Amino acid sequence: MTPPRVADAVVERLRAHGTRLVYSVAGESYLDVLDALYDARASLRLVTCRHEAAAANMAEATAKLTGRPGVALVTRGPGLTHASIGIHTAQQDGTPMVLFVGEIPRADRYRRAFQEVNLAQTLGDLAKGVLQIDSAARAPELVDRAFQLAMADRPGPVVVGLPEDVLGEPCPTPVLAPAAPAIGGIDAATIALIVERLESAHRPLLWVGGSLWTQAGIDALVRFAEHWELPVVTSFRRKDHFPNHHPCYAGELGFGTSRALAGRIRDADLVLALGAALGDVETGSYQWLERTAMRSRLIHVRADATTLSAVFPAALAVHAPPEATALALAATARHAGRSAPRWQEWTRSAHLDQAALVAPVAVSGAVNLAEVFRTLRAALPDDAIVSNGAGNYAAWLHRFFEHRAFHTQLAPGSGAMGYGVPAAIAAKLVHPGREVVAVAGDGCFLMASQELATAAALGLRIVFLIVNNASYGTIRMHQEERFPGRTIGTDLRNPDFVALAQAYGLGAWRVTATAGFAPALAAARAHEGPALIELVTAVEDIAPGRRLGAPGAA
Ligand SMILES: Cc1ncc(C[n+]2csc(CCOP(=O)(O)OP(=O)(O)O)c2C)c(N)n1
Ligand SMILES: [Mg+2]
Repeated sequence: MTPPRVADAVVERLRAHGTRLVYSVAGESYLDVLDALYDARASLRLVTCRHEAAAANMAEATAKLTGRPGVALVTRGPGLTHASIGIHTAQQDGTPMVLFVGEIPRADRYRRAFQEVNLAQTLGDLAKGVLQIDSAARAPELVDRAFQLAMADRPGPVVVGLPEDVLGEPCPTPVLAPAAPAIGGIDAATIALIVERLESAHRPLLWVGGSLWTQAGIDALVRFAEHWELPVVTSFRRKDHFPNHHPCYAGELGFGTSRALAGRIRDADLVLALGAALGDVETGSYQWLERTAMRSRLIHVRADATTLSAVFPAALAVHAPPEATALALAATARHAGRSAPRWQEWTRSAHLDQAALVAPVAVSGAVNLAEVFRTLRAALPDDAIVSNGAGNYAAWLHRFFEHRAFHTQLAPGSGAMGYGVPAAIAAKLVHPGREVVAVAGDGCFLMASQELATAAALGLRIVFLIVNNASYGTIRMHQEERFPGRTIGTDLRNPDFVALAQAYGLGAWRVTATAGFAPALAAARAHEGPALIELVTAVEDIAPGRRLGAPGAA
């Protein structure tokens, strides 16, 4: 038997950290790692992707669903630069990820060698950390360090450089259990302070966001919210962090937020933000909340101190894990007897406003996306996972598709196009027993359509829903607002999506009227392999309740 190499040690550490899926596009820079993965193939699945952007997005989506760092493996210059969009999404969304990059040999550095890239310089602002395995003896330590860093405080992407010449060097492969991640708690005095503030509030609001929640944490949130009858809002693209049909649910903060909900977060006299970063997207470009008002109204709980109370100074800034806080708050609720709160009507009307938003709206075209996403909701089981990327089609999805269960939404907080297709593939690999639907605009889809080959090769039963309005509709909408009638750069001439899907070996259907969607969906869900449905929509129906060229928003 050949002695273990650095490549074997890297793979051994991946297994030790519980990695089950590695996404890659092969490169000659890391042949030893591929060879080590060959030995490990029974327990570690290497997923062959068709583009590094997709591989990185799949790793990011895997982490969102598992709560552990997603792992991708790409080659130097061209591979890393392709993968960078996934690094960016992981950074924006606070998702733990470890991206391994095969590199040029150490001796060739700084000579502008073929495909050379200086990782630390290139990724300065994108990655949470960059590590280079320059010494064989330290390979296991550095892989462990990458996983630890990816998970610590605010989770994020860590990039690990693997110089080609190190990978074949001998290295003992320690069979060591990784150190348990350090997860802090919250002290009873702080919990008592939070409860005290709540007791004196008139219009409180619970705001849930951030990353790495678990089912236990979400259950605790529900118990806590129920006990206090609190209205609950979720951060942008975290709609699955509270059951949307629950009488406490008040809506999602983001691009499609109603005026009523924006008013509520402004009017709340106590905002209890658990995990949420309170970013520009959720606060109407920081306009809905007032910095001075928040100084007396905000309780901000974040696991990392750098983003805690950062833009809006809080009355109480709590440096603690949001999940532990939710569990502790739920525990106090269990012991406290309490009569109906004075804000009952505030909570009730917040939920009624939210529920009213899900009612269908009229459109001018033959396919009504409001009806489509309501039909999709009615057809799918509660635990089905729905992914999307960026585009106005997502505004329809987010508004009309109610998430009833945790971990049923995969969407980039970064607003990256091309995410939905790879994310759906990752979801199906993580949860083979659950139904998965990817939703993509025509623009968004063609940034990742090559991954239909991956879905087909793996025989994954995913339904891809393509919303074809022959436009980069979102940008067209902004264009019409600022430069009416001067459309440029946004009209799209698309391929025949049904023929394209069929060429990849998918079952495919085209829907040109709302009534055609339900039967097409039934056929696609019953199809043995991946399936695609093209929805032909009118670009005029640019957003729910809003026509292109007509003033006014929903
Ligand atoms: C990778 C990337 N490139 C560009 C953008 C800017 N952008 C945001 S939405 C959008 C158009 C999306 O088009 P489509 O997927 O067809 O959705 P639609 O808005 O038409 O519903 C563009 C170009 C982006 N968010 N991400
Ligand atoms: Mg479009």
